[in-house]
Amino acid sequence: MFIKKIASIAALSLSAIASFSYAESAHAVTFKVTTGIESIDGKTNQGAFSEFSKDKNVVTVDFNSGQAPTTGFAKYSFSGNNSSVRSDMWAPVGAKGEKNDSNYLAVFEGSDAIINLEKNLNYFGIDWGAAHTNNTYSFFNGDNLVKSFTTKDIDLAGGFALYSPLHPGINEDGAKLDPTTNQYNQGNGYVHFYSESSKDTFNKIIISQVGGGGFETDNHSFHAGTKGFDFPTTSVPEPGVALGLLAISGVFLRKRKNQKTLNLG
Ligand SMILES: [Ca+2]
Ligand SMILES: [Ca+2]
Repeated sequence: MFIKKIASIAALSLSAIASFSYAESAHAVTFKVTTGIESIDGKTNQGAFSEFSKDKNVVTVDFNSGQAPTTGFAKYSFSGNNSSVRSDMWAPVGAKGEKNDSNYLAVFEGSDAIINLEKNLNYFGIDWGAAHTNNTYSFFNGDNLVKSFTTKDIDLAGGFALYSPLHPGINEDGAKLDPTTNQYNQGNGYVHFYSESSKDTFNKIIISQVGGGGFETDNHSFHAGTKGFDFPTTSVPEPGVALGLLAISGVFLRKRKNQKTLNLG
């Protein structure tokens, strides 16, 4: 009986370690997945936005001008010619799974998107859509890699906020079988990466894809900071808990009235 109890405690601890391994690592850039919220002006066909996008200190890039910014707070460049800002059916979907008709950033193998930041950041959020195996984010401070994440990390931490029938796929990382249609749907959600301490801030992000399929993202949100990002962990719900999200977006709406959106149009 005693051994049985120890074993179950050990199993519990292991799952706890799996859930919080990022938080406990030496370099703690960690992440949370939510559905995100609709745009500040209430549009639901622009993909999901960060719950923090209403904070006046948060800068959001929506790509709706058809270009990625090359000057200012966040400078985007590409290492090859395949990746671009575009509009098509693979755009990351909205907070409730709505189709996104706007321009977004698509990255393909061999053509990384590189974001050089004017300041050190402690938060970077993205509407991550139509997930494929080995969609990869790498966070750097200067030339030093702080932390890198792939689609599998999202799966291991509990998965995406939703799996969209608008993005049919195959059985791979970031996809889930819909038993009613017998179709694999690709993961979508708003993923918030943030630093837990001053040691883990970053000033360069590389978005890359290793292998087939594209890496589709929209509505990048940035927050500068030299300390850990104060993520309201108690009020941010697990993926897919709609009531909790309504509550949190309500809080942000009340507290924060301004949203800075970089629109190059
Ligand atoms: Ca967009
Ligand atoms: Ca994809």
